[in-house]
Amino acid sequence: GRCPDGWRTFRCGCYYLSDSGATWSVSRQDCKDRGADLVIINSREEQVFLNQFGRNIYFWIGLTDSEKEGIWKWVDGTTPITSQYWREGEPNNANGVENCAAFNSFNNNAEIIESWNDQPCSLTIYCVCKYTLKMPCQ
Ligand code: 2F8
Ligand code: CA
Repeated sequence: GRCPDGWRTFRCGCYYLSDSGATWSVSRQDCKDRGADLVIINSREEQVFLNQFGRNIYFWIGLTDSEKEGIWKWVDGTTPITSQYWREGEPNNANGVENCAAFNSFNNNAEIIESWNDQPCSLTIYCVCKYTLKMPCQ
């Protein structure tokens, strides 16, 4: 299989960058309606791939600590996470209201791949959806 028009391909994954902003939950539902879910980042290579999506744009990823403060879980329920790419000083739960993780690209400094920040889930920003192709995919 291959990824549809409008989706980007990395290994066996298909990735969709939304063209409008929405809260974390609305974004997640939008991904589900597209047969996907908010992106789960499984490797450094995937983190670097996502870093190329844009210059200084925020988008939701499938990571939240809404269930229990400080316990970050991917949308597939997995925890602890194997790879984490928080920006320096993050996650900081600023004002006690930041339970959803966003990705901020740093194309202006490719050496810094740490890009995650926890933000209020009610913030309206872009999102990246992902689904995995069935093998054979390449
Ligand atoms: O300095 C990092 C800090 O910046 C902002 O707060 C001032 C972000 N807030 C929002 O995005 C709403 C914090 O998440 C971030 O930690
Ligand atoms: Ca934060």
